[in-house]
Amino acid sequence: MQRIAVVPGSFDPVTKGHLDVIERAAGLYDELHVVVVHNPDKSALLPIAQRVALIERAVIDAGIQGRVVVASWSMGLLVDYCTDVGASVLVKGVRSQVDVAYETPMAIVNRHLAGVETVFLLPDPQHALVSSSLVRQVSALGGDVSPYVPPVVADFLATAMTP
Ligand code: COD
Repeated sequence: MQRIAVVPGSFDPVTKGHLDVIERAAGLYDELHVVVVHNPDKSALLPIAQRVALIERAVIDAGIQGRVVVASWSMGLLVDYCTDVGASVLVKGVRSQVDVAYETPMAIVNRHLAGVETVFLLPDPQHALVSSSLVRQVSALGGDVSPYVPPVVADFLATAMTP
């Protein structure tokens, strides 16, 4: 039986921390879906379709496109996406106690709702402090984001976001 997992996130934009989790999860499962979800608690920088396009390019550049599907989901519960594609696992990166506190109730509810388990991966220390909000802030103030994001995202932000 194929082991299918989902890595969800806002990915606004995708960072090297996200990509580290995606690459490692891709090595653990037969098929991995990276799913862009709108997070109503966050104000968005990029349209969902743009985030998907940047992840698709970053996944190709990382050489893992064979087992990775990039998609978005706005039709309700994330576990409904999991059920639709036959995924039994959600993979999330946890950088801190704050992430654990945020993710734990969702993991319990998702298991109760649909039997979908959540697997937590610890971050690579090199990328542990990276977040999309940090990238958005540095980019908005004209700083160099290339240490924190895949090259395709650095190039995109440097061109598309320059006033
Ligand atoms: N290193 C490792 N992991 C990282 C790093 C890093 N540097 N940065 C982020 N991560 C992890 C995050 O902890 C998270 O697991 C994932 O990567 C995505 O992060 P973000 O910031 O892009 O995305 P979020 O946190 O805004 O996304 C939250 C979701 C939309 C995925 C979440 O709210 C969710 O699962 N929603 C489900 C909606 C639903 O169905 N709700 C009802 C039942 S709970």
